Amino acid sequence: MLRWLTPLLIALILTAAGGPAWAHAELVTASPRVGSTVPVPPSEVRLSFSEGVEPHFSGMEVTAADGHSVTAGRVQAQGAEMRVALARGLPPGTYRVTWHVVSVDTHRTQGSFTFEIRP
Ligand SMILES: [Cu+2]
Repeated sequence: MLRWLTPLLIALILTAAGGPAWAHAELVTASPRVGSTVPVPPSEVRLSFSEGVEPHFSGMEVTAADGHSVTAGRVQAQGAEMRVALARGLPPGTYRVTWHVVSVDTHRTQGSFTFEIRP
C-alpha cells in the first residue's frame, strides 16, 4: 500500500507547492509591456512582481540589439517593484530586458523579454 501512497503524497505536496502560499516572485507587469512596440523611447523600465524582492540580490539589464547596455543609473528595487532609467532618446530598434530577483522568501527567479521602439 505504501508503494503507491508515497508517489501520491509527493504529487499532492508538489501540487500544493505550486499554489499561492509558496509562490515565488513572478513578473506581473512591465513598462514598456512585454513584447510591446512603443512609438516613443521610454525613459525607464519598470517591473512589478508578485512578491517583494530583495534589492541587494535583484537586478536587471537593458540591452540594445548589439548587446550594449542602454541603462542610465542604478537599478532601484523597492517592495515588489524594480526600475531603471534608460539613456535618453534611444534609437528605434529592439531592446531586451533581462531580470533576476530574489524574493523575500529567498527564492530566485529570472527571465527576459523584448520591446521595440518604432516611431
Ligand atoms: Cu518562492
